[in-house]
Amino acid sequence: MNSRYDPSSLEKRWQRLWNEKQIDQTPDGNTDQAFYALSMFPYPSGSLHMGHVRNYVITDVIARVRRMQGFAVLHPMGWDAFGLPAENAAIERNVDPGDWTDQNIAQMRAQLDRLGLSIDWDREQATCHSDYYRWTQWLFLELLEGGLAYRKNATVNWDPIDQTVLANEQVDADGKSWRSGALVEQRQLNQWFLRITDYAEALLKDLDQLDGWPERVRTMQANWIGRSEGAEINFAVRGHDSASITVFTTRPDTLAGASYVVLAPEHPLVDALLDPAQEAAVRTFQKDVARLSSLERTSDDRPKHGVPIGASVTNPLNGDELPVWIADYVLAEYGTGAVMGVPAHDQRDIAFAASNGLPIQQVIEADGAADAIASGQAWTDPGQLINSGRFDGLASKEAKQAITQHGSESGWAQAKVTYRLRDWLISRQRYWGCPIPIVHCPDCGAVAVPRDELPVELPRGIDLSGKGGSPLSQQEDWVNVPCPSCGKPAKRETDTMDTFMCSSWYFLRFADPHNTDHPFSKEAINRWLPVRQYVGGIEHAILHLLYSRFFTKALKDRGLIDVAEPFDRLLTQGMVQGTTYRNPVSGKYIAPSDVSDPEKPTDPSSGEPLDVLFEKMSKSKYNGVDPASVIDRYGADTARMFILFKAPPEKDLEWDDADVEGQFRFLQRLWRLVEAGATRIDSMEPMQRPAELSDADSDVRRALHLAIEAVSEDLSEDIQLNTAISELMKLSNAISSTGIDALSAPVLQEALSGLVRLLAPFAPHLAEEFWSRLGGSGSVHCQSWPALDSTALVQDRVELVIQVKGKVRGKLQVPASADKQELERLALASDVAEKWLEGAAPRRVIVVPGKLVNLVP
Ligand code: ANZ
Ligand code: ZN
Repeated sequence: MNSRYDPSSLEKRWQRLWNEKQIDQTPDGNTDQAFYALSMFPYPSGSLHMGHVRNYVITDVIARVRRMQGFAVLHPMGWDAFGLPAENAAIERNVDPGDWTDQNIAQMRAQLDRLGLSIDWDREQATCHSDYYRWTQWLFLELLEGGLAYRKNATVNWDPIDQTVLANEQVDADGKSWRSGALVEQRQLNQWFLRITDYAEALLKDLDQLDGWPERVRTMQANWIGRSEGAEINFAVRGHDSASITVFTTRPDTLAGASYVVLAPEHPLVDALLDPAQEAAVRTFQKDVARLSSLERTSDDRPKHGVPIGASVTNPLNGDELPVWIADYVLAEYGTGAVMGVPAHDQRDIAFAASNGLPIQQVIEADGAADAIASGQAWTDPGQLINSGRFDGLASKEAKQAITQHGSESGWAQAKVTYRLRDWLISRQRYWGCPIPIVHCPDCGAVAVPRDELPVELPRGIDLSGKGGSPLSQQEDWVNVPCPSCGKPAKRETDTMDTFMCSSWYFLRFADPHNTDHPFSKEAINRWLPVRQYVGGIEHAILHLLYSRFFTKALKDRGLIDVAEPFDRLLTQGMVQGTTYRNPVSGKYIAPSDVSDPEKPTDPSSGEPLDVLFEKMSKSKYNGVDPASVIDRYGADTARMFILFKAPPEKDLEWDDADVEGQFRFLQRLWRLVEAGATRIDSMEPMQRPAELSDADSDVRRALHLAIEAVSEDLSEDIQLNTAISELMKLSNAISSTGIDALSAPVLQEALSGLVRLLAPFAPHLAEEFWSRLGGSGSVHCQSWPALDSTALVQDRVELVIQVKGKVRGKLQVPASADKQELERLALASDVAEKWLEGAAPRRVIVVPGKLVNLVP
């Protein structure tokens, strides 16, 4: 009765049944065995790519294993559905962004469904639906009440392509927009910010607790937060009673070496201290600097520019008179927006001093320091103080303390910790986002929309074509509303929120998705949070993950939740890479279909040989593999197995059709194995094992329990899915090579039942089919995880290699307990000894217990 493995019909059939039985529903009722498995939710672009597939399959395996291990599992999914692509598509195609997004969601949902993911779709959320964003607005008001949201006029990053401002986290290291890639410009605008800097210390300190996170991500966050310890020092301005410039420095030990003081060109004191003779030069310079990004301003390899403003200050340590300058390399947004220039010990300062003829005074002595400084290199390492009066001779570290101490006693210094982290700019001048629930009243200022009037709905069906300027500001009937506080005519805030606001709390909503009175209840959060395993891309190492941690801490301080960290363990999965053909001369990517000979690929237009590379799958590189085509051809189970087997989850994965085929063949082998087994087994009810097991029985039991032990270990905290699958392969080989007919029915049944349950998280459809064919009742996904019987692991016989003069001449099965003497006796009595020694006693016998006996004649 041979049947064929036809994944397509089989998978559809089981998916339908699972749906009907709702087996993926989150269990309710109280349990302390809660396990929250979460994938980073996708932007609904409309098509599922392999990166998504990998992400969701990894999380799905974890969710399925934990269910079988007896946990109550929450495994939800949703859509990060606001954002520019929808708005841009809407402008291009003249469709409504909401309709476009909903269509995309439906399309992606259908593609996801084909993967056999055990997601509880009852909890689905889309951030662009008002029953979700109403709560995003509610939480904004919560932060506003807590003093954590505020509006200020500031120099902000402006993306000229997307026509909106960006948060600092959204500008990459080259000063370009994370989304559009445009070079970011600086603008002065009145914008909404969240006070994430209030949490700088907590966000940094609590990284220590996150030992289930990749070290790399923790380091990136720590660097982004950028804690600096130092001091603020006041320099009295000459000729201005009571005016002083406060600088932040990490090197108070170098104070005596200061030869000038620099204000950021935007510093408010510039206007107050400006000498009219310098006015023209200063204004021109300010305009020039406004065009530069902070990256350009601070990069080490750019010449530093500046102009004196015609004022001077007194060095509080030694009374020196120092000129005041403004310079591009001093940023308004960091520290106090003012620095003391110590050319001998700071590289930027020495460059600045050299080009502006300012004095260079060494105050830190160390081997080689003087030579370095003389050659134009600042000496930035610690050393011993010189030229510093009573502090001479102190080591840098002690001197930092001593000078700060002396300064605070004299009233001109104060120890200070500064962070690189800036407040999070959340205003966006675009339409497709969550409206900020504020009304601007000429009398009352910025007034919060009362919570019972939420949501502030985004008007639909409006004209988006007029690029430039926020589309919402052109909606007269939406914008003009009475002030919630005094009732006079007022105007709605027309900025929308950064979409990272929407994704900073979605994991909380999943715990209580249908709550109509609150964003979530504390009980639901206490039950499910923190997320026990979070899976997603490394590109969110700072952005989403830092914002979510901030939200969690802020909401905890507001008394809304009790958890301080949202994600217990984080797995950042590697990229899926495809075979890429690139012309090394022109840099152009060539589609595989245009490459005639894949062994020796050439550019069809020029004949030039092509480089063959593995790069992240993308449309522009023609190296994408469509998940649907793989599922059509091999089924979802093969696709899942391949993705999980090909590389460890956190490593990049190189797509390889031959390896996909290999996984398909493995599943076919399992099919034949189970089919043969099913002729002897018709129930999964445990059977009584015979008292005496045959060698075949004990070998297979041993293989089974070794697999249970190894797979369970691989699926414990540190997840190793690829090695888990190789264990499954070993087990199936062990059963096949022993032969089903050699096994007693109870052992055969135990082995197949174990194998199928171990397989279930990886290839859920096929495992379900097997379970049913073997007479199992219920779904395999509702069975318990196979239990380890460690007595089965005890090996009673081992294989002993017999060598003669170091050459392998035969093998012998011996009791595992045999000692050296016993092994020697068995070896000498063997056929091998008889044949090769011909009755003579060997000169020497070397015994390696458990491995070999070497007979030396
Ligand atoms: C004097 C000094 C002497 C400095 C010396 C360094 C070495 P981190 O570690 O990044 O915190 N600084 C302070 N505020 C600045 C601003 N708004 N724009 C540009 N630079 C600024 O670096 C702190 C150091 O960066 C401070 O210590 C200050 O220069 C500079 F031998 O003060 B230092
Ligand atoms: Zn008012």
